Amino acid sequence: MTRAFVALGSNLGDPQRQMDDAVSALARLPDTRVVKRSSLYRTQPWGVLEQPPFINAAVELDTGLAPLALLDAMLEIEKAAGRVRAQRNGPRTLDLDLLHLDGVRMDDARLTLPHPRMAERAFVLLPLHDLAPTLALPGGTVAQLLARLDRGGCERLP
Ligand code: PH2
Ligand code: MG
Ligand code: MG
Repeated sequence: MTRAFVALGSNLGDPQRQMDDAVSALARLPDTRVVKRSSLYRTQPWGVLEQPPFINAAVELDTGLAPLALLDAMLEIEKAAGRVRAQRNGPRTLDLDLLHLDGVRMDDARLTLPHPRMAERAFVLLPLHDLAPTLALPGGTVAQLLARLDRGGCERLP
């Protein structure tokens, strides 16, 4: 089994429900269990500013799935949530991003691990910090990388 971290985001429809459903769907994948999920955060949109605020979270999994098999399963879960790929960085019912798999580095046309842009994004590192503050990523631990970012616009939900 390999430990994996997945980022969740949503800003269309019923984000909290879609994220709950996504965590349940991840837990039903073959050879996979959900170890822990983060708090939910309301975050201001990054990239495309004219869109509703996002709800972001992260989950820790133990999985026997290979990286691309896990990615395919995540894309199916996005589809089931009604995901339409209309605009880069634009609004979405559900986004699942594979952030890190223990011991895996890859640079495939479909998947780069660790996720190359997560260190720049408080909406990714803040939930990940709930799960794994000491996880080593390129450039430092999650806690060290998060300390360099502006967390303004990110609010933990009760
Ligand atoms: N995802 C994006 C683009 N912008 N902004 C926030 N706050 N949260 C996201 O998850 C997000 C975003 C593309 O995946
Ligand atoms: Mg994303
Ligand atoms: Mg994505």
